[in-house]
This record gives sequence, C-alpha cells and structure tokens, in this order.
Amino acid sequence: MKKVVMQLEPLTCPTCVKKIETVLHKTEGVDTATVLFNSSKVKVSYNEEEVSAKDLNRKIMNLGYAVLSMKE
Ligand SMILES: [Cu+2]
Repeated sequence: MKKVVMQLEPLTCPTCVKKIETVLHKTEGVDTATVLFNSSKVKVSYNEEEVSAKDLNRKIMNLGYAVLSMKE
C-alpha cells in the first residue's frame, strides 16, 4: 500500500467532501480515502499495482477541483 496526500484549493462546502470521497471509494485499487474539509486535503492509501497517484489526481480534477500539490 502506498499513501498520498493531495492539497486542494479551499473546499467551499461539505458536499464536496462527500463527492470526492465517493468517487475515490469507487476507484479500483483505493484502500482508504479521506477528505479533510478544514485543510482541504485528500489522504488516500492505495495499491500501486492497480492505480497510480496520477490517476487519483486526475479523478479529482475531473470532478472540477484543482490539485495544488501532491506528497507521496
Ligand atoms: Cu461543495
């Protein structure tokens, strides 16, 4: 399992948290996904043989959120 923390642009409402978590939970290879509303961070642990940090980044961007930085 690998872990990645992504810093997003400030989230404006709690619905965003739910939306992002739902998509990540449905993504193959994702073990756990948590979105922190106050710090606008996304923490994901995933199986690197099934999905990459880049894929996860893309999923979030496709939802309309900018990923400012990524720490693996
Ligand atoms: Cu929202």
